[in-house]
Amino acid sequence: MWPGISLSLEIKDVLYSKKSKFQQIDLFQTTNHGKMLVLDGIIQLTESDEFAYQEMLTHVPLFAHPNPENILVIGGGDGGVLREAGRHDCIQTIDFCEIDEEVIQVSKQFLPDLSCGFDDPRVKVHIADGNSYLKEHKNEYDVIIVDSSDPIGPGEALFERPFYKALKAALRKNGIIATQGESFFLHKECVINLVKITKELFPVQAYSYFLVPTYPGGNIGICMGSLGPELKKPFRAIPENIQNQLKYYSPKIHEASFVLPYFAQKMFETI
Ligand code: SPD
Repeated sequence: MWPGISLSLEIKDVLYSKKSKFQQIDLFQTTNHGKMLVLDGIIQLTESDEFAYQEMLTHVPLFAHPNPENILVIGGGDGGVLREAGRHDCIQTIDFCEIDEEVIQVSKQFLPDLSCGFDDPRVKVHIADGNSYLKEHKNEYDVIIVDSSDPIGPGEALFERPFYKALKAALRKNGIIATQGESFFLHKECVINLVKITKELFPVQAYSYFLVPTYPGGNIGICMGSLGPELKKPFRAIPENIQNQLKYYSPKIHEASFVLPYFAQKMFETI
């Protein structure tokens, strides 16, 4: 995924290492960044900076929506996105679709600060692949968040047009999707492809990016599509009790995350 670049974190202990039906799952104790979840050799999160990723992927689409009641989260078996979504009182149901049950189990065993997301009674877990799940769910969700791994292995199909068409079909009026959008520094082709697909399918499209120091390149993006609401500004004010629990997301960073470096802005304008 990253020709010519590698990222090293110092490991103190291997806490778990096993191949599931879908992928190699490793859980390490690092020396300086807390525990780290790695799937097929790719860092999914470290305890030191996971908040940046989970908060932005969750709160940017949720605060852009006027009243998210039914939401779907695809991927992210660690539970971090569920933890963040659970902060929104307006949400009534949170369907959660994950292909690999073993990632959920490992997270429940080793990552309690993330897997606490599963304790929310609004969360209903479905063990299935995203595409098959969406075939059975049309016109149901206000917001869909896709916390995928990278476009190799089980995550590959989640970066393709048929999946985005299915996401759109699963949305209700004014629905919003937000998908893990890789990095425009390191995965130009992949990002261009995602932006192209979402621009073609959705009347409103935008790309947000932010910092996650332990992801390659130190940044990652969210590719978003909306059937109505503007994405670049929060529609709803953030309640003080939620803001006080967060470390990265704020209304200002919501807006700022859509201001792209000039090369990326130009790259997207020509798509
Ligand atoms: N390149 C790594 C992208 C990882 C995205 N998923 C992380 C899961 C955290 N909930």
